[in-house]
Amino acid sequence: MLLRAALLLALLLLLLHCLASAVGQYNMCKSLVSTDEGSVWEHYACQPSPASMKDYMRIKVDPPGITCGNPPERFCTLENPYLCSDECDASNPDLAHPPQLMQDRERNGLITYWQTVTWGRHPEPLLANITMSWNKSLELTDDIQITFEYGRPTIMVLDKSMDHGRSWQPFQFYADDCQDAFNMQPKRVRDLSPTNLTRVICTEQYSRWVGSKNDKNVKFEVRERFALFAGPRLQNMDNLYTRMESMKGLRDFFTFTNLRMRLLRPALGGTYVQRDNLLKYFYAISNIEVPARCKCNLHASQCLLTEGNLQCQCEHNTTGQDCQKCKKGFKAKSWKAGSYLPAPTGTPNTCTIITSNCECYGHSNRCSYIDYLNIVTCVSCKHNTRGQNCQHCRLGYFRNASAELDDENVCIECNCNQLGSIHDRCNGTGFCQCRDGAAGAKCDDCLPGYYWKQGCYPNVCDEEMLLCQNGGTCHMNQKCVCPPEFKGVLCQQSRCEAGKDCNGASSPRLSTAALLLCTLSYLLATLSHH
Ligand SMILES: *[C@@H]1O[C@H](CO)[C@@H](O)[C@H](O)[C@H]1NC(C)=O
Ligand SMILES: *[C@@H]1O[C@H](CO)[C@@H](O)[C@H](O)[C@H]1NC(C)=O
Ligand SMILES: *[C@@H]1O[C@H](CO)[C@@H](O)[C@H](O)[C@H]1NC(C)=O
Ligand SMILES: *[C@@H]1O[C@H](CO)[C@@H](O)[C@H](O)[C@H]1NC(C)=O
Ligand SMILES: *[C@@H]1O[C@H](CO)[C@@H](O)[C@H](O)[C@H]1NC(C)=O
Ligand SMILES: *[C@@H]1O[C@H](CO)[C@@H](O)[C@H](O)[C@H]1NC(C)=O
Ligand SMILES: [Ca+2]
Repeated sequence: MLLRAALLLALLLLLLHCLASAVGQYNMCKSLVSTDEGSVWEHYACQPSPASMKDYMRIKVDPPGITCGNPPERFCTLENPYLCSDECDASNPDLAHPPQLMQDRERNGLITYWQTVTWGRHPEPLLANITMSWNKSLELTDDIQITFEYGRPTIMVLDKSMDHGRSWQPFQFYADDCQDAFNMQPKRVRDLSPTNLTRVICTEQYSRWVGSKNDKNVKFEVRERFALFAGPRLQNMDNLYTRMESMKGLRDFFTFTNLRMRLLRPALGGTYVQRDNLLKYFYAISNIEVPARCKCNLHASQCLLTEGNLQCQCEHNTTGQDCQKCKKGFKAKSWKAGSYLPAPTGTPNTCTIITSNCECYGHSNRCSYIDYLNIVTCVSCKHNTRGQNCQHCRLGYFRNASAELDDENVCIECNCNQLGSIHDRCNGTGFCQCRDGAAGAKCDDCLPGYYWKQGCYPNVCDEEMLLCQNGGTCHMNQKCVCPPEFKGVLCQQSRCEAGKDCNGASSPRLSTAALLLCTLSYLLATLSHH
């Protein structure tokens, strides 16, 4: 009885633990939750589980002819250097060592491996490249581990590409002497701190000779890097995920589409190359472990092989190989990756469509789909509204701050004074754009120094700066009314010029005419007298 209870309790605890870790690992995109209004879907940030990506990789080895066995050749091992009776023969399945043996599933404890030709062309270097492609963005979740039979290389580089092999960058350097091989200080991942864990280092940890059976593995340490944030047993993954969101370059550091190993010098089994026995120098790789998950931008919990390529099974109305865009018709907002924050379920950043049910706030009851913009939009918005959802005011109207969006009075006419304003549009609080000299919300006033007469014009005269002179009076700021003997805008000019008779209102031009007329009549009179 007691035992049963204990068992039940243990089961319950296990279940709770599983639930907690399930949520913590973001492996659920949605769940049906019951609310007062019935069951509704809740959406969460989600990501696929880690997988052994060696099953999906395409391997290419370079240069051509680097794989042993064509023609067949003999080799020996560093531990048994004088027994060169082993044979590699590409045409014999039992003696062949093709590249696919680096990713096969070994059965019955039988180790299978890819093997290169031996270093017969020494002192030319023995070089080999192994390129691994997935045609899919992946994120490392644990250590990459490469298993070498017959000794690990004394110099090699691990490269990665994030753009399907268009550009490459080194991921880690490996050498038995980093200074000598790469002119780099030897480092270990344990030398790294949270601030520099994305540093590319050269390590001597996997290149020294320890006997070919003692340690066959070369690693790219992912766990140890994670542990800098998540603790030694990765018990605090939330902290790691928080850093993934906030620390620039951290997520990208673990992201790749391709990996490449550049093998630059094989195991030597000692300090020098023994020229009289080059048949013991070669590379042999039995396994390449790449634990990773599909990068789905936190929009998928599944990643499946479809037509030979890994493909995120996108949720949140996203699509694309990495769920890197919104589905057609769901682009109400621009696409965003999901976020690990806030823990524990994150933010899905779902792609949505505003107008799924033709939402026009009551200003229209008709929508149409515009294909080239990929939007659904309201047609013929009434009440002086406009916009995809009739959510804006037409030009010449502004938003009534005290009215709801679905109010018939939501838009108020700007009512800009036609003479005082530049156009009939106003800003969000009803202010029109005024011509020079005009003022007021509707531009129906004039600034000081201006007078209104079908628009605002600069004052001609006033009581301060532009005083009418010589006894003139200012009429409505528009003109000086001058006494008869003065003229000019401010009556500043006398009508008489020096030495002339200025009585009367006649102008000099008139008096000349009068003079002419007078002379003419005088002449006529004299003529008629004769
Ligand atoms: C390996 O790849 C590097 C970078 O593309 C290239 O420079 C080098 O020649 C390749 N080596 C071999 C042996 O193909
Ligand atoms: C890579 O994946 C994309 C998307 O799944 C596919 O269209 C393309 O054909 C693939 N390329 C190769 C070489 O398989
Ligand atoms: C990383 O930073 C730590 C301390 O901040 C320093 O001791 C270490 O040398 C740095 N590592 C590298 C590879 O720069
Ligand atoms: C997709 O969009 C529709 C309409 O906006 C929404 O009802 C649905 O919940 C979305 N689906 C997901 C998985 O987020
Ligand atoms: C603004 O909306 C309120 C509420 O509907 C309405 O009472 C008011 O008359 C509106 N203002 C104008 C200027 O139309
Ligand atoms: C409209 O213009 C006025 C005057 O320039 C300004 O005070 C007000 O803040 C503006 N309102 C908006 C919503 O831009
Ligand atoms: Ca194998």
